[in-house]
Amino acid sequence: MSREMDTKIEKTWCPGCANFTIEAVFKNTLLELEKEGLDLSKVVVLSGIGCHGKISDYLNLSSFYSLHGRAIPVAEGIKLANKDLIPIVFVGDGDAYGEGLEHLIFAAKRNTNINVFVHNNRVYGLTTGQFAPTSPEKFKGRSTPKGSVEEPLNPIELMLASKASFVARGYTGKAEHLKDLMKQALHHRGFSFIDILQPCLAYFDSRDFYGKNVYEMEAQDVSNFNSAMAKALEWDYNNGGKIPVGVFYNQKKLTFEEKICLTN
Ligand SMILES: Cc1ncc(C[n+]2csc(CCOP(=O)(O)OP(=O)(O)O)c2C)c(N)n1
Ligand SMILES: [Mg+2]
Repeated sequence: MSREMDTKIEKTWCPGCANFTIEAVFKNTLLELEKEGLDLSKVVVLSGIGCHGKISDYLNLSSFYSLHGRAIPVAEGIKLANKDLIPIVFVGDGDAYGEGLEHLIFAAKRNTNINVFVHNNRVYGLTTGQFAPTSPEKFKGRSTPKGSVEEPLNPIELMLASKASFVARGYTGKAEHLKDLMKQALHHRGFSFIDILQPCLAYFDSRDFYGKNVYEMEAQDVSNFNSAMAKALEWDYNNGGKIPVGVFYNQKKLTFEEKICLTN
């Protein structure tokens, strides 16, 4: 029987925050997967520290609110300790691509069977607007009043280079599309990664830019690494230009847990 997905905790995200979209899309994804047989008691939500991290308080599911940048290794530990659980990790761009970057890379490299969904607003939201690893050059924020001088990381390129077996990009302005990506990620056996572009209305309002440039990729051969990498480089997180969303790469291979004989 379908469960109540909300807790009674008051939501303190800003009005109109795209985190509401990610939360709503995720709840719908789970309810639809439950109809296909997913046992929600097996789902474990993890989150890092940041505005995004509050999601674990708001969902009526087993959850673990981690330290900043440390949600991924906890998820890996949970999977190793109990192979029947389904860890789903919500992290921020600062959390995943800054403080916890090594954990992200090594979880991808190992192909641990966990899901990582990044709330990528390209800014440190909770701490009020410092530049983050995916902020574009010249980004003006609290810590870079004259503009950032660093080049941004491209998480899709990074995850492909790190051997992730499922790599996708979504956008909160395309909720149905994002739901489809989450479903595909949860069906994938192995490390699943979705970089979710989200505007931050308070510190990096990218709605117009995304509205003009985000487009859904045509169906393509997602098992071809070179074409996935070429597509990943189409938008470099810095310059303008069109931004493809969808699945870049999806490869079946043994998971870390299978390789060390924890699963059948
Ligand atoms: C080890 C550590 N360093 C720094 C902080 C302070 N801190 C809390 S949230 C945050 C930024 C969060 O940014 P992001 O992960 O992008 O999440 P968002 O708030 O944008 O959702 C920082 C630097 C912390 N809590 N722990
Ligand atoms: Mg952020």
